[in-house]
Order: sequence, then C-alpha cells, then structure tokens
Amino acid sequence: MRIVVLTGAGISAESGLTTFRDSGGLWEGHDPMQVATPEAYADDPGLVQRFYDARRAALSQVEPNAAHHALVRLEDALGDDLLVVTQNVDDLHEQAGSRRVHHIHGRLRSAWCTRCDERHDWHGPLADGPACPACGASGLRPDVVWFGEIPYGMDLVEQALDECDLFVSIGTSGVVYPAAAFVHWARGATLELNLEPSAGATDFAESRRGPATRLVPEWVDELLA
Ligand code: BJW
Repeated sequence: MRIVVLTGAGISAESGLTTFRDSGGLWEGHDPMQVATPEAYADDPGLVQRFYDARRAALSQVEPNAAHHALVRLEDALGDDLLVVTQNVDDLHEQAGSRRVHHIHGRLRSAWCTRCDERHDWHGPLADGPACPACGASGLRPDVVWFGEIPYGMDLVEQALDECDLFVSIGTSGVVYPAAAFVHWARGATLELNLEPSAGATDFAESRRGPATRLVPEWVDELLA
C-alpha cells in the first residue's frame, strides 16, 4: 500500500514547538506578512533573521514525540511505499529516524546564500551576517519558503499523490496552499488526523480528532495489525 503523509505544525506541538495559528502560536506578536514574505525580508532583514534565529535555537531544546516515532515504525514496515511530506521547517521527523521526508517549505537548519545560490547545513544564528562558507559574501538567508515563493519539489509530491492508495493529513490547518489542495490531488483514500477540523476537513473521506501523540500511534498500530 502506497501512503503519502502530510504533516503540519500540529505534529510538533506536543514536542514543545508552537504552531502558527493556534492561540499562543508563532504569528502572535508577528504579522505573518512581516516575517514570512521576501518583501518583508527585503524591508527589514534583521527582524526576519531574529525571528528565525529564535526558532532555530528553540529547535535544539525539543525532541521528537510519539507521533514522529510512530511514522518511523510505519516506514520500517512500508519502506519506499511511505513518503512523509512536511510543511514543517523543524527536523523532528529526521531526528526520530524517518528517511523519506520531503520538506516543501524548507528547513530551519539550512541556510541559503542569495549571492552564490549554495545551501549549507546551519545550526547557529544568521542575524549577525556570517560569511557564506562557499563564496565568503554575507548573503545567507533562512532556507525556508515564504508566501509568494515556490515550494520545494512539487513534481515529486504531485507524482506521489497521483500514485498513492492513501493520503493522510496530520496537524495542519489547511489554509496554506499548495498543501491545502493535496486532498484533491490524492488519487487514493483520504484521512485527516487533527485536534480541530482543518479548513478543508469536509473534503476528507474520514476524520479523527485528538492530539497527534495519541491519534498517529493508534492509526499506525491499526494499519500494521
Ligand atoms: C494539533 C495539535 C496536536 C495543534 N495534535 N493537531 C489565495 C488563494 C489560494 C492561494 C493563495 C491565495 N493567495 C496567495 C496564495 C498562495 C499562498 C497561500 O496559501 N496563501 C494563503 C494564506 C491563502 N501560498 C504560497 O504563496 C505558497 N507558494 C505557492 O503557492 O507557490 C505557487 C506554486 C505552488 C505549487 C507549485 C508551483 C507554484 C508558499 C507558502 C509558504 C508558506 N510558508 C510558511 C512559512 C514557512 C517558514 C516558517 O516555518 O516560518 O509555512 S507559512 C506557515 O503556514 C508555514 C507552515 O508550514 C504553513 C502551514 O501551517 P500549519 O502547519 O498548517 O500550522 P497552523 O498553525 O496553521 O495549524 C496547526 C494545526 O495543528 C491546527 O489545525 C491545529 O488544530 C493542529 N494542532 N495542536 C494534532 N497536539
């Protein structure tokens, strides 16, 4: 059985990373358009870099939770028939041990040089304008996908959705495209696992409500039984 799992901020919430739009979420105190667009970065690079530096620092304080680990068990059973497509810029899937993970909105622990176009694994801050290890210029930005930019690897995702038997969406509000449209692109059955109904909840054939740390292990156990 070929499965595509889409994850959003909700899967990392119980690890201690705040979501974007829930109460107490990351956008509170920050207008998304002030920090998550190329225009915002051009206007005030320091503000945007500090926002992402704080999130990169927070990432080193958290660990994968039971939901991330359950997806590793599923990959151990399915191998290449499971693809995890994540909107998250954290690396908790990889820390848990997932191997087939595709980050459509980029990664916090990657820096992209706007001068030479090279990407580098990056764990420290960027606000102080460090030199690019490849070209030496001070042009590194967070390697994340902002509004108006093109998500990474959409060809691969479209093909996987077109070939899947089951599409499962976990912990995403379903308000940001293109991920919000994946439920329509998926050829197979569709399932939503979320605390609250997403914006597109009624488009899923089946929905289950609750915290990811309970729902995801339960679903994986059921599938592997
Ligand atoms: C739990 C839980 C627990 C909590 N257990 N669950 C008009 C119409 C249609 C589209 C557009 C439009 N105008 C503009 C657009 C396009 C635009 C867009 O979608 N805008 C919308 C605002 C309308 N999209 C884009 O610009 C994208 N690019 C694009 O479309 O290019 C064209 C193209 C597409 C395809 C092929 C070729 C070309 C780019 C979007 C980039 C989004 N970037 C961000 C920032 C990334 C960096 C960063 O992390 O800072 O991505 S925005 C932000 O939202 C981030 C997230 O990945 C994304 C989604 O958020 P997510 O994960 O859903 O989090 P929340 O907080 O919203 O929801 C959390 C959920 O968890 C909730 O449902 C809770 O219930 C649940 N939850 N605790 C289980 N314990």
